[in-house]
Amino acid sequence: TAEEDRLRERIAADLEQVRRRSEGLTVAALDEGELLAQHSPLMSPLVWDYAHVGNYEEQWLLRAAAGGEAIRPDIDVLYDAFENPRAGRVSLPLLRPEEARAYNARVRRAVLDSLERAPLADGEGLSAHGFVYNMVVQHEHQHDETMLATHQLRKGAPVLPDTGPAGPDEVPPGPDEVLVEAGPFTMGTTADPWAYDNERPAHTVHLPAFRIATRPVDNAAHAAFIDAGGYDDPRWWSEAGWRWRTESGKRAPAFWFRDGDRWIRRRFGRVEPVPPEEPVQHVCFHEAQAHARWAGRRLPTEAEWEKAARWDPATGRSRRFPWGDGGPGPDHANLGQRRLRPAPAGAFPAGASPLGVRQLIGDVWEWTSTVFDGYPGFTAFPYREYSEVFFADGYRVLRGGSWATDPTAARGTFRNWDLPVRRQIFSGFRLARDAAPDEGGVAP
Ligand code: AVJ
Ligand code: FE
Repeated sequence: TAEEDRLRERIAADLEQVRRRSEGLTVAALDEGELLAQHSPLMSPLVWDYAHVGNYEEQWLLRAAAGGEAIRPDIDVLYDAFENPRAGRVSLPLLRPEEARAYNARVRRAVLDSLERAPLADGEGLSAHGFVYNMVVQHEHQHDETMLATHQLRKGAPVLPDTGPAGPDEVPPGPDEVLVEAGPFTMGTTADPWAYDNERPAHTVHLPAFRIATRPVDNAAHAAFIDAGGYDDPRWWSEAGWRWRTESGKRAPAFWFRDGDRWIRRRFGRVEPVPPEEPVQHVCFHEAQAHARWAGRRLPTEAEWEKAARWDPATGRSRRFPWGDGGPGPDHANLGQRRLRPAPAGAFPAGASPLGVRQLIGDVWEWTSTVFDGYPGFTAFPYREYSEVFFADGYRVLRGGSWATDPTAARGTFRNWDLPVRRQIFSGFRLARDAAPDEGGVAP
């Protein structure tokens, strides 16, 4: 059908684009030794991520969806994230970079071949088969973001080009926070053709009124928390947070260093002053929570974040993005590794939600106070290990995507999660608080 031809073209272009991105983060950037090395026990060797996306594509597209013949079933176990925790991947008999490149190319040729015959659409739009293509595209982009975190941890001379501005960097004035009135909204999605199982199904959530900041917390505010002794005052920290603080000895975000009376940071092999106006990055959940308590605020819950991002008070509908249902343009959000950093906090007024909340999408992942779990009616698809095995296990939800997130993996419903001690990811936060009892009540 014409619909399927259109989908085929779009999918082929997405596959091509993400592979170019992956090559730019691996074979094009580093020599064999650096690709096979472990730059941090928290991360995989880059060539593991690279071959893992090829193997995932073989398993889920070629074998499971298209019913094709296996290419390298013998390496499945090497690239199984559950069989092999990150710290041990360096000692596996991994494909060498050249072998991995040839393997990924071979899988891709078979996938493009299967795409010609794939039943991409059903009566309602993208078929379950078609979804697997979207899933594979997103999965590779997610690993590209993970590879960027590895690049950030890597020591040595810079290898990634730091390109131009992400978009409009002006920060037009506006209120610091907005009131979101009490009442129901639709959380999650049933119909979005890109949504992972954990974003489904759409369901109604009733929330009390709350206030939420219109921008993420910036480096200047976090430096003020440090200067106020925030890292040394147990009042602001949860019990688990204080344990992390004392055991880790950390007193500043990852990659920050003191230089006389100012903060400098390492960014992809270059050193620069910490830009005060940039959203703070590389803080863990515990640091975000402590900063919020010190500021007399709290982190938003995941539902509050999503209501602030998607709910349109004029229609009562939930949008796909804060600015509407259409995909992100360069003026809406800083996504897709356009440059290696966030835009200033408060930028992108064109990307604001109906209530005027900015930068919910892109720039930095935002910690929420919610423990990752399934929505009511959750069904694992296509496999339990994407989401379900992480439920109710202390992983905290992060929302919105970072500057490193591709637009195919950023939307108002997208859910990320990590352990509360992790900060190698591009993570920041925004502040929220309860509304006063006499404000933001819902009309009867
Ligand atoms: C959603 C980022 C937590 O990296 O563990 C990649 C994404 N899942 N391959 C992860 C994922 C399978 C996942 N996160
Ligand atoms: Fe993966």
